[in-house]
Amino acid sequence: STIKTFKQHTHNNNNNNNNNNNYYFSGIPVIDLSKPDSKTLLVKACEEFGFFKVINHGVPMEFMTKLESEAVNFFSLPQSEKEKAGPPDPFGYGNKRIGPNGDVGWIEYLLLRSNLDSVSPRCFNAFKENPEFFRSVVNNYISAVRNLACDVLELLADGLKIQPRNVFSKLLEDEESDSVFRLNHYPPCPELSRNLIGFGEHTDPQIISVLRSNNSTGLQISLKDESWVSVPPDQNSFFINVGDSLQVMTNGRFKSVRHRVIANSVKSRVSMIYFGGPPLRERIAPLPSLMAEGEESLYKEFTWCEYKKSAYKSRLADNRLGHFEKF
Ligand code: GA4
Repeated sequence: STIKTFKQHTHNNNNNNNNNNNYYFSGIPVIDLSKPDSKTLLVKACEEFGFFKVINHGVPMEFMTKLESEAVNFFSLPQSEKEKAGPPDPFGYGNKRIGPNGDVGWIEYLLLRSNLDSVSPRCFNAFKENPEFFRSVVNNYISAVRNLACDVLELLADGLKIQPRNVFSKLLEDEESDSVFRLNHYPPCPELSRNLIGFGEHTDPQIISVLRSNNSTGLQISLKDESWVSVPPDQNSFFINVGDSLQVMTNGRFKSVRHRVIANSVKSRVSMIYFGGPPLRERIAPLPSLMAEGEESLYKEFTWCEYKKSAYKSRLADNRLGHFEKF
Protein backbone atom coordinates (compact mmCIF):
# COMPACT_ATOMS: atom_id res chain seq x y z
CA SER A 1 0.00 0.00 0.00
CA THR A 2 1.15 3.50 -0.70
CA ILE A 3 1.15 6.47 1.58
CA LYS A 4 -0.49 9.48 0.03
CA THR A 5 1.50 12.60 -0.52
CA PHE A 6 -0.29 15.85 -1.07
CA LYS A 7 0.34 19.42 -1.92
CA GLN A 8 0.40 21.22 1.32
CA HIS A 9 -1.35 24.52 1.51
CA THR A 10 -0.59 25.83 4.92
CA HIS A 11 -1.47 29.42 5.53
CA ASN A 12 0.31 31.64 7.95
CA ASN A 13 -1.30 34.78 9.17
CA ASN A 14 -0.24 36.73 6.12
CA ASN A 15 -1.90 34.16 3.95
CA ASN A 16 1.33 33.17 2.23
CA ASN A 17 1.30 29.69 0.86
CA ASN A 18 4.30 27.73 1.95
CA ASN A 19 5.60 24.27 1.59
CA ASN A 20 6.95 23.64 5.01
CA ASN A 21 5.70 23.61 8.50
CA ASN A 22 7.56 26.61 9.82
CA TYR A 23 4.58 28.89 9.98
CA TYR A 24 2.38 28.53 12.97
CA PHE A 25 -1.13 29.79 13.23
CA SER A 26 -1.28 32.28 16.08
CA GLY A 27 -5.05 32.43 16.26
CA ILE A 28 -5.69 29.27 18.27
CA PRO A 29 -7.73 30.17 21.35
CA VAL A 30 -5.77 29.71 24.57
CA ILE A 31 -8.07 29.26 27.51
CA ASP A 32 -6.92 29.78 31.05
CA LEU A 33 -9.17 27.51 33.11
CA SER A 34 -8.37 29.43 36.29
CA LYS A 35 -10.01 32.59 34.94
CA PRO A 36 -13.70 33.38 35.49
CA ASP A 37 -14.27 34.27 31.82
CA SER A 38 -13.16 30.80 30.66
CA LYS A 39 -16.72 29.52 30.14
CA THR A 40 -17.55 32.28 27.69
CA LEU A 41 -14.26 31.88 25.84
CA LEU A 42 -14.70 28.10 25.65
CA VAL A 43 -18.11 28.47 24.00
CA LYS A 44 -16.68 30.98 21.54
CA ALA A 45 -13.76 28.67 20.70
CA CYS A 46 -16.11 25.71 20.11
CA GLU A 47 -18.23 27.82 17.78
CA GLU A 48 -15.33 29.40 15.89
CA PHE A 49 -12.81 26.57 15.65
CA GLY A 50 -14.04 23.47 17.46
CA PHE A 51 -10.50 23.53 18.79
CA PHE A 52 -8.56 25.27 21.56
CA LYS A 53 -5.69 24.96 23.98
CA VAL A 54 -6.13 24.89 27.76
CA ILE A 55 -3.66 26.16 30.33
CA ASN A 56 -3.84 25.98 34.13
CA HIS A 57 -5.50 22.63 33.51
CA GLY A 58 -4.53 21.06 36.82
CA VAL A 59 -3.04 17.87 35.38
CA PRO A 60 0.33 17.23 37.09
CA MET A 61 3.18 17.47 34.59
CA GLU A 62 4.65 14.19 35.78
CA PHE A 63 1.57 12.29 34.58
CA MET A 64 2.37 13.49 31.09
CA THR A 65 6.13 12.94 31.21
CA LYS A 66 5.88 9.49 32.80
CA LEU A 67 3.43 8.27 30.19
CA GLU A 68 5.51 9.79 27.41
CA SER A 69 8.55 7.91 28.59
CA GLU A 70 6.56 4.64 28.80
CA ALA A 71 5.34 5.24 25.26
CA VAL A 72 8.87 5.93 24.02
CA ASN A 73 10.07 2.70 25.64
CA PHE A 74 7.28 0.71 24.06
CA PHE A 75 7.78 2.14 20.58
CA SER A 76 11.54 1.45 20.76
CA LEU A 77 10.95 -2.29 21.21
CA PRO A 78 11.79 -4.58 18.30
CA GLN A 79 8.96 -4.74 15.76
CA SER A 80 8.27 -8.39 16.58
CA GLU A 81 7.68 -7.52 20.24
CA LYS A 82 5.31 -4.66 19.44
CA GLU A 83 3.38 -6.83 17.05
CA LYS A 84 2.50 -9.17 19.89
CA ALA A 85 0.10 -6.41 20.96
CA GLY A 86 -1.49 -6.27 17.51
CA PRO A 87 -3.20 -6.14 15.11
CA PRO A 88 -5.73 -3.56 16.30
CA ASP A 89 -9.16 -5.19 16.43
CA PRO A 90 -9.82 -2.21 16.92
CA PHE A 91 -7.74 -2.22 20.13
CA GLY A 92 -4.07 -3.07 20.19
CA TYR A 93 -0.86 -2.14 18.37
CA GLY A 94 -1.14 -0.86 14.82
CA ASN A 95 1.51 0.08 12.28
CA LYS A 96 0.76 2.32 9.26
CA ARG A 97 -2.76 0.97 8.78
CA ILE A 98 -5.48 3.11 10.34
CA GLY A 99 -8.96 1.65 10.77
CA PRO A 100 -10.30 -1.33 8.79
CA ASN A 101 -10.86 0.30 5.39
CA GLY A 102 -7.50 0.89 3.80
CA ASP A 103 -6.33 4.15 5.34
CA VAL A 104 -2.61 4.41 5.96
CA GLY A 105 -0.26 6.90 7.57
CA TRP A 106 3.33 7.35 8.68
CA ILE A 107 2.47 6.24 12.19
CA GLU A 108 2.47 3.43 14.72
CA TYR A 109 0.10 3.41 17.66
CA LEU A 110 -1.47 1.63 20.55
CA LEU A 111 -5.24 1.89 20.94
CA LEU A 112 -6.70 1.07 24.33
CA ARG A 113 -10.11 1.05 25.87
CA SER A 114 -10.15 3.83 28.39
CA ASN A 115 -11.85 1.51 30.82
CA LEU A 116 -8.57 -0.22 31.60
CA ASP A 117 -10.14 -3.14 33.42
CA SER A 118 -11.26 -4.45 30.08
CA VAL A 119 -8.01 -3.96 28.17
CA SER A 120 -6.88 -7.20 26.65
CA PRO A 121 -3.80 -8.52 28.46
CA ARG A 122 -2.09 -8.77 25.07
CA CYS A 123 -1.66 -4.99 25.09
CA PHE A 124 -0.03 -4.95 28.48
CA ASN A 125 2.16 -7.93 27.88
CA ALA A 126 3.96 -5.83 25.34
CA PHE A 127 5.28 -3.95 28.37
CA LYS A 128 7.43 -6.89 29.28
CA GLU A 129 9.52 -5.36 32.01
CA ASN A 130 6.59 -4.19 34.06
CA PRO A 131 3.08 -4.35 32.66
CA GLU A 132 1.57 -3.36 36.00
CA PHE A 133 3.64 -0.20 36.13
CA PHE A 134 2.48 0.73 32.65
CA ARG A 135 -1.11 0.03 33.65
CA SER A 136 -0.85 2.39 36.62
CA VAL A 137 0.83 5.15 34.63
CA VAL A 138 -1.90 4.95 31.96
CA ASN A 139 -4.63 4.79 34.60
CA ASN A 140 -3.39 7.91 36.39
CA TYR A 141 -3.12 9.77 33.13
CA ILE A 142 -6.55 8.77 31.87
CA SER A 143 -8.36 9.63 35.08
CA ALA A 144 -6.69 13.06 35.25
CA VAL A 145 -7.48 13.80 31.63
CA ARG A 146 -11.04 12.54 31.92
CA ASN A 147 -11.51 14.93 34.85
CA LEU A 148 -10.14 17.74 32.73
CA ALA A 149 -12.52 16.84 29.90
CA CYS A 150 -15.43 16.84 32.38
CA ASP A 151 -14.40 20.23 33.82
CA VAL A 152 -14.31 21.67 30.32
CA LEU A 153 -17.71 20.14 29.45
CA GLU A 154 -19.24 21.58 32.63
CA LEU A 155 -17.83 25.01 31.88
CA LEU A 156 -19.30 24.68 28.39
CA ALA A 157 -22.73 23.89 29.86
CA ASP A 158 -22.37 26.98 32.08
CA GLY A 159 -21.29 29.08 29.12
CA LEU A 160 -24.30 27.84 27.13
CA LYS A 161 -26.50 28.59 30.16
CA ILE A 162 -27.99 25.11 30.26
CA GLN A 163 -28.74 22.87 33.19
CA PRO A 164 -27.84 20.54 34.76
CA ARG A 165 -24.22 21.47 34.23
CA ASN A 166 -23.30 17.80 33.90
CA VAL A 167 -25.47 17.22 30.76
CA PHE A 168 -22.34 16.50 28.74
CA SER A 169 -19.88 15.37 31.42
CA LYS A 170 -22.18 12.68 32.83
CA LEU A 171 -21.72 10.76 29.57
CA LEU A 172 -17.97 10.48 30.17
CA GLU A 173 -18.44 9.70 33.85
CA ASP A 174 -20.93 6.92 33.14
CA GLU A 175 -19.47 3.49 33.94
CA GLU A 176 -20.44 2.43 30.45
CA SER A 177 -18.87 5.43 28.75
CA ASP A 178 -17.37 4.21 25.47
CA SER A 179 -14.14 6.18 25.64
CA VAL A 180 -10.90 5.33 23.91
CA PHE A 181 -7.28 6.09 24.57
CA ARG A 182 -4.58 6.31 21.95
CA LEU A 183 -0.77 6.53 22.07
CA ASN A 184 0.76 7.59 18.75
CA HIS A 185 4.31 7.54 17.51
CA TYR A 186 5.17 9.32 14.27
CA PRO A 187 8.74 8.34 13.40
CA PRO A 188 10.82 10.98 11.64
CA CYS A 189 10.33 10.40 7.95
CA PRO A 190 13.12 10.33 5.38
CA GLU A 191 13.99 13.69 3.83
CA LEU A 192 13.01 12.56 0.35
CA SER A 193 9.41 11.90 1.13
CA ARG A 194 8.38 15.18 2.71
CA ASN A 195 4.77 16.19 2.99
CA LEU A 196 3.89 12.70 4.00
CA ILE A 197 0.68 12.17 5.85
CA GLY A 198 1.16 11.03 9.44
CA PHE A 199 -2.56 10.78 10.17
CA GLY A 200 -4.98 11.75 7.42
CA GLU A 201 -7.62 14.43 7.80
CA HIS A 202 -10.71 13.49 9.77
CA THR A 203 -13.08 14.55 12.51
CA ASP A 204 -13.35 12.61 15.77
CA PRO A 205 -16.68 10.80 16.19
CA GLN A 206 -16.87 11.14 19.99
CA ILE A 207 -17.94 14.07 22.21
CA ILE A 208 -14.58 15.58 23.02
CA SER A 209 -10.90 14.72 22.54
CA VAL A 210 -8.00 15.77 24.74
CA LEU A 211 -4.55 15.69 23.15
CA ARG A 212 -1.09 16.10 24.55
CA SER A 213 2.05 15.76 22.46
CA ASN A 214 5.75 16.13 22.92
CA ASN A 215 7.36 19.30 21.66
CA SER A 216 7.00 18.44 17.99
CA THR A 217 5.23 19.91 15.00
CA GLY A 218 2.77 18.25 12.67
CA LEU A 219 -0.75 18.84 13.94
CA GLN A 220 -2.88 20.94 11.63
CA ILE A 221 -6.50 21.99 11.84
CA SER A 222 -8.88 23.12 9.16
CA LEU A 223 -10.50 26.53 9.59
CA LYS A 224 -14.00 27.54 8.55
CA ASP A 225 -12.71 28.63 5.14
CA GLU A 226 -11.23 25.12 4.75
CA SER A 227 -7.62 26.34 4.83
CA TRP A 228 -5.15 24.30 6.89
CA VAL A 229 -3.09 25.87 9.65
CA SER A 230 -0.30 24.44 11.79
CA VAL A 231 -0.79 24.27 15.53
CA PRO A 232 2.22 25.53 17.52
CA PRO A 233 3.33 22.64 19.76
CA ASP A 234 3.12 23.01 23.52
CA GLN A 235 4.02 20.01 25.61
CA ASN A 236 2.80 21.63 28.81
CA SER A 237 -0.75 22.22 27.66
CA PHE A 238 -3.64 20.23 26.29
CA PHE A 239 -5.35 20.70 22.96
CA ILE A 240 -9.03 19.94 22.97
CA ASN A 241 -11.33 19.34 20.08
CA VAL A 242 -15.05 19.10 19.60
CA GLY A 243 -16.18 15.72 18.26
CA ASP A 244 -19.11 14.89 15.96
CA SER A 245 -21.36 13.91 18.88
CA LEU A 246 -20.96 17.29 20.57
CA GLN A 247 -21.70 19.00 17.27
CA VAL A 248 -24.99 17.07 17.11
CA MET A 249 -25.88 17.68 20.77
CA THR A 250 -25.50 21.42 20.16
CA ASN A 251 -27.43 21.14 16.87
CA GLY A 252 -24.44 22.34 14.89
CA ARG A 253 -23.59 25.28 17.10
CA PHE A 254 -20.24 23.71 18.04
CA LYS A 255 -18.11 22.52 15.16
CA SER A 256 -16.36 19.19 15.07
CA VAL A 257 -12.94 20.20 13.74
CA ARG A 258 -11.17 18.50 10.82
CA HIS A 259 -7.57 17.87 11.68
CA ARG A 260 -4.56 15.88 10.48
CA VAL A 261 -0.90 15.26 11.26
CA ILE A 262 1.90 15.87 8.78
CA ALA A 263 4.97 13.71 9.25
CA ASN A 264 8.08 15.48 10.40
CA SER A 265 11.46 14.90 8.82
CA VAL A 266 13.60 15.34 11.92
CA LYS A 267 11.86 14.66 15.16
CA SER A 268 9.70 11.84 16.44
CA ARG A 269 6.23 12.95 17.42
CA VAL A 270 4.62 11.24 20.39
CA SER A 271 1.02 12.07 21.19
CA MET A 272 -1.54 10.75 23.63
CA ILE A 273 -5.24 11.31 23.12
CA TYR A 274 -8.26 10.61 25.24
CA PHE A 275 -11.49 10.36 23.22
CA GLY A 276 -14.45 10.91 25.54
CA GLY A 277 -17.47 9.02 24.24
CA PRO A 278 -20.98 8.27 25.55
CA PRO A 279 -22.37 4.84 26.50
CA LEU A 280 -23.26 2.71 23.46
CA ARG A 281 -27.03 2.89 24.06
CA GLU A 282 -27.04 6.70 24.40
CA ARG A 283 -29.26 8.62 21.99
CA ILE A 284 -27.27 11.39 20.37
CA ALA A 285 -29.55 14.33 19.61
CA PRO A 286 -29.66 18.10 20.14
CA LEU A 287 -30.35 19.02 23.76
CA PRO A 288 -33.90 20.38 24.02
CA SER A 289 -32.62 23.13 26.35
CA LEU A 290 -30.44 24.43 23.50
CA MET A 291 -33.18 24.58 20.90
CA ALA A 292 -34.79 27.89 20.12
CA GLU A 293 -38.57 27.91 19.73
CA GLY A 294 -39.50 26.11 16.52
CA GLU A 295 -35.88 25.08 15.88
CA GLU A 296 -35.59 21.66 14.25
CA SER A 297 -32.86 19.11 14.68
CA LEU A 298 -30.40 19.18 11.78
CA TYR A 299 -29.78 15.46 12.28
CA LYS A 300 -31.65 12.18 12.11
CA GLU A 301 -31.81 10.33 15.38
CA PHE A 302 -29.14 7.79 16.20
CA THR A 303 -27.51 6.05 19.10
CA TRP A 304 -23.77 6.19 19.71
CA CYS A 305 -23.66 2.49 18.86
CA GLU A 306 -25.19 3.13 15.44
CA TYR A 307 -22.87 6.05 14.78
CA LYS A 308 -19.83 4.05 15.73
CA LYS A 309 -20.82 1.16 13.51
CA SER A 310 -21.22 3.50 10.59
CA ALA A 311 -17.86 5.17 11.42
CA TYR A 312 -16.05 1.85 11.22
CA LYS A 313 -17.47 1.33 7.73
CA SER A 314 -16.13 4.70 6.59
CA ARG A 315 -12.80 5.97 5.34
CA LEU A 316 -10.91 8.33 7.60
CA ALA A 317 -11.56 11.46 5.53
CA ASP A 318 -15.28 10.78 4.97
CA ASN A 319 -17.88 13.22 6.20
CA ARG A 320 -19.39 10.78 8.67
CA LEU A 321 -22.10 13.13 9.91
CA GLY A 322 -23.25 13.57 6.33
CA HIS A 323 -25.27 10.34 6.48
CA PHE A 324 -27.18 11.63 9.46
CA GLU A 325 -28.00 15.12 8.24
CA LYS A 326 -31.68 15.81 7.66
CA PHE A 327 -31.36 18.58 5.15
C1 GA4 B 1 -10.71 8.79 14.57
C2 GA4 B 1 -10.62 9.18 16.07
C3 GA4 B 1 -9.93 8.10 16.92
O1 GA4 B 1 -8.52 8.09 16.67
C4 GA4 B 1 -10.50 6.68 16.58
C5 GA4 B 1 -10.20 6.40 15.11
C6 GA4 B 1 -10.59 5.03 14.55
C7 GA4 B 1 -9.40 4.06 14.55
O2 GA4 B 1 -8.27 4.47 14.36
O3 GA4 B 1 -9.66 2.87 14.74
C8 GA4 B 1 -11.17 5.30 13.14
C9 GA4 B 1 -11.34 6.85 13.03
C10 GA4 B 1 -11.19 7.35 14.46
C11 GA4 B 1 -12.71 7.27 12.44
C12 GA4 B 1 -13.23 6.37 11.30
C13 GA4 B 1 -12.78 4.91 11.44
C14 GA4 B 1 -12.51 4.61 12.90
C15 GA4 B 1 -10.38 4.79 11.96
C16 GA4 B 1 -11.40 4.77 10.87
C17 GA4 B 1 -11.12 4.76 9.58
C18 GA4 B 1 -9.96 5.64 17.56
C19 GA4 B 1 -11.99 6.74 16.52
O4 GA4 B 1 -12.76 6.50 17.42
O5 GA4 B 1 -12.38 7.11 15.26
